[in-house]
Amino acid sequence: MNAIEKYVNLRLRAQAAFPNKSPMSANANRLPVGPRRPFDLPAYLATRTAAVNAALRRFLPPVTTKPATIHRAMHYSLFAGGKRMRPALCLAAAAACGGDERDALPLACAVECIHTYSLIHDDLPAMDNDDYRRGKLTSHKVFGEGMAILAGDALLTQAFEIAAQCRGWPRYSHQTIIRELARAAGSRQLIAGQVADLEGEGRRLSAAQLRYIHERKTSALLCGSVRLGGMSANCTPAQLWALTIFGHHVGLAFQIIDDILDVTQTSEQLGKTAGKDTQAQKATYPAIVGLDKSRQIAGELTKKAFAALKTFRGKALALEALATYLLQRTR
Ligand code: GRG
Repeated sequence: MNAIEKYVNLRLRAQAAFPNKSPMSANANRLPVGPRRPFDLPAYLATRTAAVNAALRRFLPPVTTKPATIHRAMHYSLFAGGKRMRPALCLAAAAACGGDERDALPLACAVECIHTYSLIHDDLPAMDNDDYRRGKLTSHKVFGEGMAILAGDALLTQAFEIAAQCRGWPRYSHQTIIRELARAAGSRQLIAGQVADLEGEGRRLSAAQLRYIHERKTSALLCGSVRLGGMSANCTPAQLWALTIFGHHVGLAFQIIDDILDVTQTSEQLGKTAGKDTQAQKATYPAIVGLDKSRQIAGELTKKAFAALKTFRGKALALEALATYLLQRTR
């Protein structure tokens, strides 16, 4: 555990698993404040998604590259219509630190490749066994299980090939960047979350155990995305710290909202099978504390994320807008 993780864990432990006793709880039923100044998020997302998609097409081998099946499978999931939240957060963090978003682009693409790999593997029969993802049939339904496993493996590997092509910065060498990515995706973070998630199925989990899962399976990569964006701007240690606190809390709120959507939205709205958590007897915030309380906790986490952005003195408008959107999203 590094110093940042230790600090975050200590703070979170101090707040206990349910932050309803925090001084912020008086306003807890209200959603957190939106961005202080108007920010055109739809336009922001459209332009950044287009830039990320174009870069991904440049970085990935074309679908005709031999063996074509694997490259078709990689492209199929990568361009299936994901929201591109992690790349957007990465680019927005770079801008907040005064960087050039173009320098962050390889890292934004790398986190999206890792995210997509995790979804392909999560949907496999041996894991969540899902037929739909991003509104389309899952990879194994189209290409077969073996090819879906390989497509996930290939996207994970591709992520590191792409990240290795970043510029490198005085404070953050290629070694630091690659290590950051590997840690977020590795057996102590993303995979640890999936392990705990699998082992927790059908069992009553405490709120602290649930938080452990959320911190790893969701927050680690989201937090890594904003940290990498900051690194691409050669950010100061103080800025990196602020981004870490921001990403950590946004990541936790993101998963709670995801759990809420699983029970409140239809499969058509979500583009994946709704109600899977209940079906798999998964521990979720709505199952443990109910929907209202879950919304309240997600709101409080988002407020904490907002508070971390103060240090950017108005230069983090995109991050603020993204945090608000992630709290209010419907898919
Ligand atoms: C390493 C096999 C393996 C799995 C990794 C956690 C996870 C572990 C897999 C994915 C399933 C899951 C519930 C992840 C949590 C994060 C999450 C809510 C993902 C969905 O992210 P969105 O909404 O998806 O950003 P799109 O499709 O928009 O990119």
